[in-house]
Amino acid sequence: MYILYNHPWSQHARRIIALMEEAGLEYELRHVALDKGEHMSPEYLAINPDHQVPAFLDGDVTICQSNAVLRYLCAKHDLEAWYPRDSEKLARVEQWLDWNQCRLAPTVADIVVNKVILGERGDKEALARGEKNLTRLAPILEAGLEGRDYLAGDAPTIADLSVASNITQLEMAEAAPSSPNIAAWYQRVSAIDGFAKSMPKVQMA
Ligand SMILES: N[C@@H](CCC(=O)N[C@@H](CS)C(=O)NCC(=O)O)C(=O)O
Repeated sequence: MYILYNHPWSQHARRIIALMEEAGLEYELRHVALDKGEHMSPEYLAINPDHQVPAFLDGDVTICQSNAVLRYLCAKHDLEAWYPRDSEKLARVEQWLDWNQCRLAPTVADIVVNKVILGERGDKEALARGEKNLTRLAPILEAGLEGRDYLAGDAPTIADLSVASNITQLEMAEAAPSSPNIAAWYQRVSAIDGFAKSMPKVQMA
């Protein structure tokens, strides 16, 4: 049984839930109360010294980066459809996984943290920076989806689960890009059973 330290609003945790659901893997969720600072407690820091959710436990193995967990599960359970071996498809998956972490994620954090989570207490400059960056990044995603149903081709991979989990955050902040390729792709990913099951049951503040 896998253990996932989780918060329902964490897009990073949800992408792992989506894959585990799709693969029929057994897991236990352990709630980390980020709003109460539980991620800074000595108990949690012993699990993830970098104080972030998610943390993933497989017996003695602990993994603390969400995309690394996705890759681990695919390798361990031979989920080739989700993490293709074909070098060209694999390169596309890796590119979007990294783009998501390096480019989209900081922008999403700027918007969601400062618009939704902190509300009036949010940093207006950081919010403006996020909104400006998103106008540059959204067309890159839009172009990447031109002529294909999913990021690596005609079937969903862990890249789609990862990137789409950030689009969910933007939806919650009423800031999701509305361009046609992104909108149609996001609908397709949302219809994946595991992705639907990973969605938060409670709305953000
Ligand atoms: N790159 C990390 C990002 C994880 C992350 O940003 N987690 C947020 C919640 S969604 C968090 O725990 N924030 C609290 C903190 O950074 O102290 C991953 O992919 O797992």
